[in-house]
Amino acid sequence: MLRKIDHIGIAVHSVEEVKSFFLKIFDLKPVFEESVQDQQVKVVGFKLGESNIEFLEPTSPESPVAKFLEKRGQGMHHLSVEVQDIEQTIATLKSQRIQLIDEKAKIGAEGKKIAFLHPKSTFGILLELSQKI
Ligand code: CMX
Repeated sequence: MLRKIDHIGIAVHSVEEVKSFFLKIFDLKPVFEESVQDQQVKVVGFKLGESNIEFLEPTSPESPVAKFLEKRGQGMHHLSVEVQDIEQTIATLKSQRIQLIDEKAKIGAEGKKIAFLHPKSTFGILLELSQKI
């Protein structure tokens, strides 16, 4: 069901600062940069081997990332795992009574299908399912 780590999401105040840091220190440029309206975030992604590291800056005070920054400050926000069939995975989790945040997949960065599980049911980690389309 789980294929690999798709990305690690990190909440930050400024993705521009992150871009400057990665370029200066690691000579690394982002592989994508976009705004995800639905999630109210600006995302900058760097490729590290088979997985990405994504930095998330809130674009609205209502963004879940804005709330996270306010409560916890900058840091690891979520772990994203790639699945082959997100609808099937959601159905399996539902049947096991795992607490889901999204019962239907949404469209996230890079046009991938995504759905979140609640950290209360996943050992305190916000887990994201992700499927390439
Ligand atoms: N990781 C781990 N735990 C988290 C968390 C996170 N990122 N965000 C919140 N929590 C914990 C809180 O600490 C809290 O725990 P306690 O009750 O022990 O204090 C609990 O979850 C509930 O938190 P809350 O503050 O009452 O709830 P919020 O209103 O902050 O909502 C959450 C939390 C996870 C339901 C919400 O952030 C959400 O729906 N997230 C999914 C969408 C998302 O994060 N989108 C941004 C990224 C999009 C992208 O990658 O494109």
